[in-house]
Amino acid sequence: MRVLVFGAGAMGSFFGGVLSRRNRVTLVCRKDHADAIRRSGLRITGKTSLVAHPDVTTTPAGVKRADLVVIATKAYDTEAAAKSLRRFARNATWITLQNGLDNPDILARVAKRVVAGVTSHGVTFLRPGEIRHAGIGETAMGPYKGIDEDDVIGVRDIFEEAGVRTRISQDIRRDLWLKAIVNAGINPLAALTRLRNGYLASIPTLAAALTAITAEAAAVARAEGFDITDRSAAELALRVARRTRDNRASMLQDVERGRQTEIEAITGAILRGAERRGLRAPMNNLVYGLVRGLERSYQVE
Ligand code: KPL
Repeated sequence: MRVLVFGAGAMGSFFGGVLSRRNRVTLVCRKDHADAIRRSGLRITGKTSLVAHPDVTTTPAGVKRADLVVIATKAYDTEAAAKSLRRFARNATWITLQNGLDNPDILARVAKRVVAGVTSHGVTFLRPGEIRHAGIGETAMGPYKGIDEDDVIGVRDIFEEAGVRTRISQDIRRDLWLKAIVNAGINPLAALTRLRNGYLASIPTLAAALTAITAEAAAVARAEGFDITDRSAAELALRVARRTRDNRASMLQDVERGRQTEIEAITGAILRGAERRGLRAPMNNLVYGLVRGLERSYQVE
C-alpha cells in the first residue's frame, strides 16, 4: 500500500510511523520535522517504541501515487488540504481521523471515496522528528462516501496490521459526535488549565466542569438525532481523560506553541448545533470565549 499522510503533526506522524511498518508511507509535514526525519528517522516513544523511516516531503506535488490518503491536518486546514490533494481524488481512498464534526463532509465534496474515522489516542509532539505516544485510545472507522463495508474492512486491516486496534463503526456519524463531545470536554479545559488529561478526571471541580460541558453537548447531539445520554457522554470523556492521563491534549499543545486551536471545529460546531436547535449551552459558550481569548493573548503584545 502506498499511504500518503497529509499534515503530519503529532497524530499524523503517529499513524504514518506505525503504518510504515508494513506500507510505503510518505509524510507531508513542516520543513523542520521533515529535515529531522530525513536525518535520523521518526522517533516514537511512550506506549509505542519505534524509529520509523517514512518518506517525507513538505508538499504533495512530487508524490506520484497513493492508494490511501490520511488527512491529518488541523480541522481549520481541511478545506485547503482537500484542494491540494485533488490529484488523488479519483484513485485513492481518503480517510480522516481529525478532531471536529465537519471534516468528512468537506473531504466528500472533493474525493470519490471517503472513510470517516475517530481516534482517541493521545500523542504529544515533542520536537521535530520526535513524538510521544502518551495514551492508548480507541480508533473506529466507517464508510462515508463511495465506499462499502468490504472496502472499510480493507482499510481497518491496514491499521490493525500496523498494530492499531481498530473497530468498524456501525454508526460513524454518532461516533463523530461522541468524539466531538469528548474533545469539547477535555480540550478547552486542558488548554485553559494547562494540565495533562488525567487531572481533568481526578480534580473534582474539573471533573464537574467536564461533566457539565459534555451534558450540554450531548443535549445538542440528541436534538440532532443521536442517542447519546448525558451520563454516557460524561463517562466516556472521563474514561478517555484517564486512559490518556499523561497526554497534553492537542488544544493545550497548540496553546503552548502559540498556534491557532481547533476550538471552532469542536466547541464552535457544538454551539452552532445548539443555536440551530434553540438550546442553551452556557458552559460551552464560556470555554469557547476563554479559549478565543487565549488565542488573542498570543497574537497581541
Ligand atoms: O483527541 C484528543 C486531543 O487531544 O485532541 C484526546 C483524545 C482528548 C487526547 O488528548
